[in-house]
Amino acid sequence: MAEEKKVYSRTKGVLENTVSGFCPGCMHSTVHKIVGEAAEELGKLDKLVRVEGVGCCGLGQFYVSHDAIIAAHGRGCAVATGIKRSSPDSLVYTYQGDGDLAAIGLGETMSAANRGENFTVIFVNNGIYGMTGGQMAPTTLLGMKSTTSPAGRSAEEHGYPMHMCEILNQLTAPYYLERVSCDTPQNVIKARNAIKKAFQYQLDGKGFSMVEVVTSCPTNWGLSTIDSLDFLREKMFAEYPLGVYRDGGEKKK
Ligand SMILES: Cc1ncc(C[n+]2csc(CCOP(=O)(O)OP(=O)(O)O)c2C)c(N)n1
Ligand code: SF4
Ligand SMILES: [Mg+2]
Repeated sequence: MAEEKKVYSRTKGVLENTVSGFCPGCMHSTVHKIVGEAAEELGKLDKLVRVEGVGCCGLGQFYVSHDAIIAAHGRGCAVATGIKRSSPDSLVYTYQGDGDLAAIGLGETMSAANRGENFTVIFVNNGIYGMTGGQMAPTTLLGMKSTTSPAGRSAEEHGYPMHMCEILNQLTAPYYLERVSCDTPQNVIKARNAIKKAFQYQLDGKGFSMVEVVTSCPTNWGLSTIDSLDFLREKMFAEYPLGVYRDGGEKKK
């Protein structure tokens, strides 16, 4: 007889009834859950299509109970463009890490945002390449150690951290840009509401939205789950301030 799987989520229809491979304290699991919940609240779970990047951000295909496809590293926005244009009734989102979206995929991201493509980007910024063992990402903080910046990121050698909400806010087309986190129950609710709003804008045909979720990667930050929360709040939020950058096509910051 097949062994019964452990229950991972009690949220029926949003996630598979299975155990995730995310590290303890990783916020990817929470973000997966609230993406599904936002679509469920809109009654659109059956229309939801996930285009995921490569990285720990690309493990979700095994855990979500809606349609999912993995795009080659960085190509999420190009693949989502094709899916949304050919299947306009679908509720399409990309789920991408910072290495995926802001490094190898920067061109695809900027171009899709500049065209005002009508889909939603969920950008999980944990400041590092998580899956491949902690290499420097465009969002790695100055001074932060990674396997490719063992002495810490330096502006002279590696350039400065990149702020994707602020960068996309320079374009004309994007409709909604917000940066959120999941470090407290209140922030989880705010993040879910932001995702729900972005989905609603897509349903209304408003064009490109991005919700950036600033998260932790305790494993590659080399910190305990508790210490990684302190680092997130003290260092990551200082570099990546939470808030609405654009709403309804209007700049808010
Ligand atoms: C074309 C290509 N280049 C490099 C890789 C190796 N690779 C896999 S995941 C990854 C980084 C993922 O980092 P990020 O997007 O930040 O996601 P995270 O794991 O942090 O969620 C890289 C470089 C690949 N799979 N394909
Ligand atoms: S390596 Fe980092 S991003 Fe990947 S599952 Fe572990 S904590 Fe999460
Ligand atoms: Mg990352």
